[in-house]
Amino acid sequence: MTFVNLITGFLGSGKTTTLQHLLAQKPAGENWAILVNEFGEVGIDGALLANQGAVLKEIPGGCMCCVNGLPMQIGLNMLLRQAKPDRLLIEPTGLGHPKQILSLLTSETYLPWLTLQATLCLLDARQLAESRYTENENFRDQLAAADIIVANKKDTYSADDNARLVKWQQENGGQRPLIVTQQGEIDLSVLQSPRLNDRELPPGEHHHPSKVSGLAALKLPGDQRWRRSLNQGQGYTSCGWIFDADTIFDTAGLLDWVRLAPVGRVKGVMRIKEGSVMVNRQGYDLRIETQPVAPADSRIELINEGEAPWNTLQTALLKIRLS
Ligand SMILES: Nc1nc2c(ncn2[C@@H]2O[C@H](COP(=O)(O)OP(=O)(O)OP(=O)(O)O)[C@@H](O)[C@H]2O)c(=O)[nH]1
Ligand SMILES: [Mg+2]
Repeated sequence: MTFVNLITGFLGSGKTTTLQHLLAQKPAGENWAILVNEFGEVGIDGALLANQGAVLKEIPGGCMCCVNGLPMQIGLNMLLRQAKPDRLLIEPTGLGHPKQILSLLTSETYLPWLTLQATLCLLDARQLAESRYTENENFRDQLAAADIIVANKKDTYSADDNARLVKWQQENGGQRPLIVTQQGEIDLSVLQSPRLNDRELPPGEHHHPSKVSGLAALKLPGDQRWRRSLNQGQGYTSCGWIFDADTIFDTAGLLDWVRLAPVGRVKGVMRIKEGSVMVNRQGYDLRIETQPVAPADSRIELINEGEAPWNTLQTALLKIRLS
């Protein structure tokens, strides 16, 4: 039997950070697997979660509740068969709706194999002040479907944010626990909380006008030096680029590009002269980490509410290559 937790939360709320923190607490004797689905086709979270002691499966390109959940089912079946995990943690895209995933996981097919435990929803309480979040169907329904609310990034909250969080909890929290934390620091025991919330959720109708090209987008074919990949849906667009292992970026130029790109979200793991740099920007919050070990390729993804000047950004990105 595999115990499963969904780690939901809107774009950039701290899901991957929380997974990293949980992975660091994994008991030595346990076998864990992670299934991660990203809105963008390039897939960055896999690189951030790789080599941390769990078997990893990525489903890039959109929302796993769409395309009849088929990529999700294939990924899930593969993980269960190959890894036979004691625990499976699932990070759906921040722009996804939880309803279909929850019904898949609780469907009869998986009943003999999976026990769904608490669904955690990450919340950046600063976003409670903005109607473009609070009126977003996915934002609302992710919170509604959760068993435990994790208000993350508490280091960034103002007194007003804290007051709004308390009010939100009074009005929407019900009996559900609220954990207020930062850097996704939650205790492992939280995962063992039972699934309580079986409220009926709205179906979460949304549309993907783009094709979902699936796993093929992850690799760079043949001797191609780079490629890009676009995705759109639910009012958001994304553009990601993959570069081969011989492409090295100018560190200062790259960081400027990341900082100044007129988009809401930037994530990437890129090869630089010194090794590699991981960039993770949500709004104006930018986190940069360097590592002496270079990744197998460079990949970076931008997500924006509405369109963004992808071609101009691409021209600038190509210019800061050193090789
Ligand atoms: N200030 C602050 N930043 C945080 C905290 N937790 C996470 N972050 C930053 O928030 C950004 C997004 O974190 P992720 O963990 O990648 O968020 P996510 O929910 O997985 O994002 P998507 O998968 O793109 O939806 C990163 O730059 C993190 O470093 C926190 O407690 N405080
Ligand atoms: Mg993530």
